[in-house]
Amino acid sequence: MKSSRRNTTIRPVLALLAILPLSISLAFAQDDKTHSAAELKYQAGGSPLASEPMHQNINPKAPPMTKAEFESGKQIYFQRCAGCHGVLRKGATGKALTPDITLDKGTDYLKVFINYGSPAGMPNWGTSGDLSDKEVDLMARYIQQEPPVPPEFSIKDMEATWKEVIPVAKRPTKKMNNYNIANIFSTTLRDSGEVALIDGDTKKIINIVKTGYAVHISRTSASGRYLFVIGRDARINLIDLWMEKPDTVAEMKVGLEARSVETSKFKGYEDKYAIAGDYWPPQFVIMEGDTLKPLKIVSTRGMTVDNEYHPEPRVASIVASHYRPEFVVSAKETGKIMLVDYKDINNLKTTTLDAAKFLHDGGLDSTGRYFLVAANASNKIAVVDTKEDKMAAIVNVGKTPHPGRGANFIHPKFGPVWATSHLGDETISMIGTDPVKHKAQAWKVVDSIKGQGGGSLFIKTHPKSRNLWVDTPLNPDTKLSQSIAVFDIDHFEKGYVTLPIAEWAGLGEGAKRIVQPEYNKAGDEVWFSVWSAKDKESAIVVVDDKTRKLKAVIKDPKLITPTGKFNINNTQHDIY
Ligand code: DHE
Repeated sequence: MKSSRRNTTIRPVLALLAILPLSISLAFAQDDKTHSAAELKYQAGGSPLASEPMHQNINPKAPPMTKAEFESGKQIYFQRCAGCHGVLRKGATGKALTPDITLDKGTDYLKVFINYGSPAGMPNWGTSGDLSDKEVDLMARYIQQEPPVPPEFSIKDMEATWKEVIPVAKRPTKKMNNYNIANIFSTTLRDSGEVALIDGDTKKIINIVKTGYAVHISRTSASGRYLFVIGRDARINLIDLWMEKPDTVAEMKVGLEARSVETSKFKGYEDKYAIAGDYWPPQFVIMEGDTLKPLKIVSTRGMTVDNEYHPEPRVASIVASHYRPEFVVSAKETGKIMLVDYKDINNLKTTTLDAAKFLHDGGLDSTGRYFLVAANASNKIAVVDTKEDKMAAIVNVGKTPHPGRGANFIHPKFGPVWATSHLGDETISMIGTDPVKHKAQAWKVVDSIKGQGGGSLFIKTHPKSRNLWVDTPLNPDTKLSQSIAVFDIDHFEKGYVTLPIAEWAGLGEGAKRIVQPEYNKAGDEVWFSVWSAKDKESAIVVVDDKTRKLKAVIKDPKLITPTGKFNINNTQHDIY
């Protein structure tokens, strides 16, 4: 997370923009889209690509840079800028910064934008103190050079990193422990590059497993035996939950930067395949489900929904279809969704659907048939019918939807709905998901309610609960980022109740952001991460779902920066 001091200098920015030629202000404005500081902070996460060797392409028209300057420019770019502007600087949330655009602007103008930011959302890197004057000058010259290209990553490269820590033949043939593995929570320890496997019954840590850099998500295999964890450095750990002490049995790097992993769930293919989606290179890879042996790589480079070529469409969310032997793969920058049929890996068939830009996170409806995914830059939710392999709808919602996997429940008036909260506003949009018995409501926003603020990342309920939990970890107001809003699904008209989760954790100083509600298997407890920086104490707070009272606080010096939590049973069966 970056400094919260950004965008505090809006007045000087506006004053400066007033004296700049209009063409320049427009060139860097985000079309009609602006982004809040919270959104920007979230998107501009560091990329592990900074340390990859890349060639310095000399552009004779660009201001000169020494090799050392170019190298530090590259480091800063990948740590601060690549998340929004893209690895190749072709633009995503942020504008394209390719030399054909930047050379025309020149160093002085570019320095102003880097220093002061823009009202459209570009952070004020200079005046916030994040970058020194020297670094601002360096970056203004760096972005006029040809973007250096990180290396590709082939099957051979994957195999070179592949470790079968415990070969299949040497693994247990039955469960060797007494844990209720269906109720284990795989907990992301973001900044220590580990997951904590926490026993949901006793609330004790079973094992801390070393994983990839800035570890991101966990997914459970169809049988519930295997757990897949992916780091931002594209390292996958395959964890066997049958071992006496569940631990890694295989690991591999699937690329240089990644966010998503999933496993085959169609009948007859349980635990057979795994798939991981890369940010760089822009590709996905299908692997053997119990060994991670790489089988097939597919590039996502190609045309966007607007029929323009994009050289780096990052792979965002992936889900496994329950209706066909297929993976549903969302490509962020192209706005396309690929339905990848894994029946015959050597003669791979893919159906490609046009959705909208930029695809990010999503989940299935309660029947498991429809996949709803956020096209966050378009303020839309795209709905895929995984039975018919076609788009069911594209629905307009609030600003920058961010559902996680979303929340499914029966709305008292409108029947089955799937809900998302938003990064860019305080609303919660509910979309009807039953085209048979509630046809009039299907794929429409049937209800929209107000939560406690923008900066929400995750929303959650459970089939056994009538509570809807909405977090706001990226809201700049600490009162909101440190608490959770809970609604009674049967009485949305009563508004929400706020629970002071961070206060309940009883920690000292720290950001203490409350993030990602996750239910236990029984659906009677909700777990929240209290997320502080890595040199501060964090915790997990467990709330009784019925009484909404504090049930337990899990603290341990090893619980460093907990964020996502993945209950084995609920992740296995797509219950959310
Ligand atoms: Fe995530 C899911 C990408 C920052 C916590 N995140 C996802 C998914 C994608 C994604 C594509 C969907 C995966 C899937 O379902 O297959 N996340 C990104 C980014 O690109 C981004 C914006 C910036 C970055 O540099 O990575 C980003 N994400 C974050 C965070 O800062 C969060 C809050 C804390 C952390 O641990 O890094 C975070 N992302 C999560 C979590 C999920 C997730 C907990 C899974 C939610 C779920 O319930 O399934």
